[in-house]
Amino acid sequence: TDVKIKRALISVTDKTWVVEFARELQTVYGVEIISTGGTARALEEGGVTVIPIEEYTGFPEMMDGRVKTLHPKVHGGLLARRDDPKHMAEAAEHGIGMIDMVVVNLYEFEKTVANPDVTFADAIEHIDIGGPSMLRSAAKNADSVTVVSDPSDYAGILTEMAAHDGATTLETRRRLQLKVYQTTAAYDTAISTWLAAQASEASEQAEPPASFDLRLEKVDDLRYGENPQQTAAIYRFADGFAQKGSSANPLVGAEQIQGKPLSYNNYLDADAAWNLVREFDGPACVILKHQNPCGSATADDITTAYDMAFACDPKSAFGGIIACNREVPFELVEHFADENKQFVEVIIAPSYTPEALERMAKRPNLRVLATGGAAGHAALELRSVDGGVLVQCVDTVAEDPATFTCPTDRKPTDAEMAELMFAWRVCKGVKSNAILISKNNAGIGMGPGQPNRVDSALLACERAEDACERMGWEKGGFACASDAFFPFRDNVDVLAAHGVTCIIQPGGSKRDDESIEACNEHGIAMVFTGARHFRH
Ligand code: 93A
Repeated sequence: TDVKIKRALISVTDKTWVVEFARELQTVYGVEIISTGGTARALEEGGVTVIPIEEYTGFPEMMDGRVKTLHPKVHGGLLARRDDPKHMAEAAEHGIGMIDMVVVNLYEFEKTVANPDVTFADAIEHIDIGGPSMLRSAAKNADSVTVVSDPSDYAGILTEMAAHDGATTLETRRRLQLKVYQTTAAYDTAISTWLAAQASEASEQAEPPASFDLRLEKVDDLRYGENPQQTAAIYRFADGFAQKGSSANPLVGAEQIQGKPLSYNNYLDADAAWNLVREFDGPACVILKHQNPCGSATADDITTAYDMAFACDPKSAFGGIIACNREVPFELVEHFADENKQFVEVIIAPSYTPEALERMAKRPNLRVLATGGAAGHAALELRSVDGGVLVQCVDTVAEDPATFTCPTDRKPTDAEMAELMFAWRVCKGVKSNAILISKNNAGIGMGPGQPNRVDSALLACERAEDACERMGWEKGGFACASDAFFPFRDNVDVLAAHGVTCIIQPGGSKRDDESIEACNEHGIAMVFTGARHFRH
């Protein structure tokens, strides 16, 4: 099972020790060496005699080096079973000589994409095709071929060849075989990870054009508008330019599985609910009424998230819209589909189990929307003013908690920070002035749309205390999010009086000092995010 090395193909990007290795193969063991462009030059400069790959294959390196070793004379010479007469006859017929050793390491893809200024085209050009192909061919045939993918193996192989009359052992070749598939697997993972990151970045950052070219296509007439006396219709952006991701349809192209046609208000509310719930990574449920999330929660499973969202404010949930970011199971439907318990206008979720759909079919008026895998997101939003429209980019600023600051004496604990992040996300979906109070990852107190922030805070506190009573939770220990800064310390004083112990808000008021002082007096930990999220 020892195999002598007579011919080696060497093609390496990392040229460490390759000249020394090749020189010893050639001078001590008389190995014939075939090599590619840059490697051949380096070897020749080091005094090694090489056969250039183009001479060996009879084909030039072409297409900027994309095709240099991808040739039957290479792969036949690596893959042929030496003990199979048919293989050897076919090789002889086509003038294919055996290659006993491959020395290859790959284009440095990871190093290339580690450069933050790398272009997409440059990264793609650094995906090695010929190298992994040779490694995989040689490793498949490790019974006969020695495959060297790591310069740190050169020395050991030479030592073994010295002890085995210029041959390698099967044991060594098996070890090298395994290493190859580990190497190429890691290489492909690096490529796919990078490509996936590019795809998600592209959908996050696709900026709308500097000047808007609004062309709209009518999708449908609606039965009526906000009120029955208003005629209404729904349009979509004509060429999809104002959409992120794949969907060119309103409401991310959600499919309506059953129920009456969506009304004007249904569209508005389903859209707001979905855009809020999709922001969460873990199972999350939002119940939305008149553009505001009256219930919201994350939990280990989607049914619990729904139950908690409903418990936040059952009264307001009546006639609401349910949005879930996970497949909806039968149990969840059981919890709302009983007409005597709750009236639901619309449910929107990625998908539903067959049992859930069957159960909802018994309530044919319920509108059921499935978003599927849609990751699409509108890049622009329109509001109308008398005689015209206002256009703006949607508020999808990517927020990195690492950039948040904490100006108060007390810093939030990890648990408080997690609760604050929950409150902050929900708060973005509440109409301004928005205050959101949460506990146990449930949005139990909401103060939406008041013309002064203190009234929003008071409302939110009252709702939160009501919810605690209903749920049997201890009052206090609340987290609070505010969509814009506190202009005065009065907000903090109100929140503290109702048991808020940590706050998240943009900061940036000229009286921030007063709010910070108030927090310090009350022992509150406050976090500044730096970006506000008005939603009028
Ligand atoms: O562009 S490739 O994917 N096409 C090929 O046919 C090919 N053959 C070898 N890259 C190819 N290689 C790679 O070139 C090797 O894996 C090695 O990393 C590199 C060595 O090129 P040079 O000898 O010109 O420095």
